[in-house]
Amino acid sequence: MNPIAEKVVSGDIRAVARLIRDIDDGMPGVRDILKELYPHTGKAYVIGITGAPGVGKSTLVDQMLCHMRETGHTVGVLAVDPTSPFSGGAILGDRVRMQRHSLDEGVFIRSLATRGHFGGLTQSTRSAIDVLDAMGKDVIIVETVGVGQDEVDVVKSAHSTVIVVIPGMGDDIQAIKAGILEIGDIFVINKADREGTDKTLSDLRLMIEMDQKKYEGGRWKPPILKIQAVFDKGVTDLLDEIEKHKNYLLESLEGLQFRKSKARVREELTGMVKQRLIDLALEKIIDSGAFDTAVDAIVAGESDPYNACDNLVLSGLQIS
Ligand SMILES: Nc1nc2c(ncn2[C@@H]2O[C@H](COP(=O)(O)OP(=O)(O)OP(=O)(O)O)[C@@H](O)[C@H]2O)c(=O)[nH]1
Ligand SMILES: [Mg+2]
Repeated sequence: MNPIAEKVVSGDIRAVARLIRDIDDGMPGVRDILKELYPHTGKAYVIGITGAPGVGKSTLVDQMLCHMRETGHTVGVLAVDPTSPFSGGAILGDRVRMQRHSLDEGVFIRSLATRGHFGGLTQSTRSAIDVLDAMGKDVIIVETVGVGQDEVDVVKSAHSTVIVVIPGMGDDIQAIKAGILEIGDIFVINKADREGTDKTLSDLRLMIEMDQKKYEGGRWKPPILKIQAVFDKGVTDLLDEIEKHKNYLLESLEGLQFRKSKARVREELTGMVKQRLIDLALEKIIDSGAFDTAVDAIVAGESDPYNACDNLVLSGLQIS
């Protein structure tokens, strides 16, 4: 076995940290290590926590960590933030908010900020989940800022997805409807100490109830919880609901293996093939002398990017 993979499986924190950083940086060597880790994955329970910036996701995760540690679960946390310009900003805030767990060996917190890797965020998050899974964490929590398709794709890797909103989001709730409602297994109204909580609750309930057909035949209907994360109110209710959802998944057809269901594997494999094709093709085309020649020709006014692109791609991939 590859020595790094061996260290990861034995739970070596430094090896895991380094590997996740290499995944985030898109280092080519990680693929071989991930290959060896794959047989050691599939045991962890993955929870996605998503919501707009500042709704209290990290505060909530921090409290969840406390309760999960009390019950003896080991937990890995991935804070995914594609929006911050460097891996400072919000992510630093996330780490600070969960800092009290930094000396606890049963907790491992890392951030991912993959930028500039085309289509890479979902893939690198999946890979990082696999790493934490292979290192033996019982539960993996993925915190993402729920704004775009990327984040929706990221939480698709979770068994249970928790959508966090705050009172008075009004129009934002409509925005949730557009994409995020479908992926929410549990809804949390955080900052329920604030005004407007009940209005938000009834708005959300209305939206969920609208689609009654979806819940026929005993299918999971997302509960809505009022929580005050900062005061640790309602957090254990959330853990109870996650447990219920887990049991539901276990009993329902797909079971917990649904991370490895045909549809997921297909989606995952499509993503990987795409990424690999792009990497290989870019390497081949951009590193070729023909690319530099084309750049010079465009600058000199002897060619244009449209023709140059056609020529480079077709000849680079040997398609005629
Ligand atoms: N009033 C109130 N404030 C809260 C509650 N929970 C969290 N906050 C505050 O909300 C602010 C943002 O909390 P975070 O946990 O950083 O929010 P986040 O969603 O992780 O933010 P990003 O990672 O930047 O998207 C902090 O100042 C928290 O103290 C709550 O229940 N009530
Ligand atoms: Mg946060």
